[in-house]
Amino acid sequence: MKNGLYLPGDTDLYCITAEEYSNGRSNIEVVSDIIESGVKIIQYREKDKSLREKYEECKIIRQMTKKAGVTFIVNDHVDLAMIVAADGVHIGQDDLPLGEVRKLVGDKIIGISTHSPDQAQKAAYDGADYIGVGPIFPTKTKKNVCDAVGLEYLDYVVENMSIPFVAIGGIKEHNVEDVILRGAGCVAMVTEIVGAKDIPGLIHSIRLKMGTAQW
Ligand code: TZP
Ligand code: MG
Repeated sequence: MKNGLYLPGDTDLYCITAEEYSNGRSNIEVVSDIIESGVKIIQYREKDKSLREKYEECKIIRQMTKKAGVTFIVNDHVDLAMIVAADGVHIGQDDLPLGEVRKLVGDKIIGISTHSPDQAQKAAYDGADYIGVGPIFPTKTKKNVCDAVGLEYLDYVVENMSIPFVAIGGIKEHNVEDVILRGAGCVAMVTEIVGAKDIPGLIHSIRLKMGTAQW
């Protein structure tokens, strides 16, 4: 936890929005289902909307997550995260350096995507609150994503890193056990969850597979 907020490592599922894969539902509707299912970390990630639209959605999601005690992370946009009083921001390797982002966000949560042991070590050294580890499996959800790093990089993180981490990329109900068995306690899913017909039902069956259904 950080400042009373859930981090990966404190919880099992990290859900990420993507309206284009949400079966005609809005991000708000999807987030509402995810919160009702008891998920404790939600990231707003939206690539094809104007910044103004993202702002309007994040304001609403901030209210929803606050009320439910859910950690709210904004992808990419440090300014947006600050303006809507999100709990944190998630950045990538090509974004502004973590140390500079830290100067802006103070003690908000900073997560950073990593794809190799070197990047993981650097993220920890630079003061990341958690790292994304992936893509574990091939995925088409993220444009310009690097090749899948496979389970070996996850093994490295499990054995060598002490900061919280979340496994990501191509993780679905059918392969989540493989990731859990390798030592990941927290998994991020985009399309599997937002695209599900019955989001609460799918989350429940994923949790049965993860052994966290009682959460
Ligand atoms: N970062 C690494 S892979 C990925 C992101 C945002 C996309 C994962 O999407 P999905 O649909 O869960 O494979
Ligand atoms: Mg990014």
